[in-house]
Amino acid sequence: MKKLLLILCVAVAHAQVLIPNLAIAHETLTQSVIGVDGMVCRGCEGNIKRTIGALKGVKSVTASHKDKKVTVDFDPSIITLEGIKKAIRDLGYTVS
Ligand SMILES: [Cu+2]
Repeated sequence: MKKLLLILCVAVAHAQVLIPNLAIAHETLTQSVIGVDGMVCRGCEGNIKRTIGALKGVKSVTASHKDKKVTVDFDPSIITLEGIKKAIRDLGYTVS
């Protein structure tokens, strides 16, 4: 029984070595609120959410045309805030 427990402990230790990025990726996530002009309806919100949400390194996006704000959770080691702003501009919206 002791031997089984030891094998289990070794297996868990190895799993942590193999997937260390899980914890690190979570810790480096950044949230930015971007002021965006030009959204006039829910279609605009969906447009931004779809396009920005598909960018590599972006974890989640919320958009509000009423508040003129886009909130993005992203990994800054994969994509920069400037890169996200540029993608919003490329869709035809104004980023403040
Ligand atoms: Cu619209």
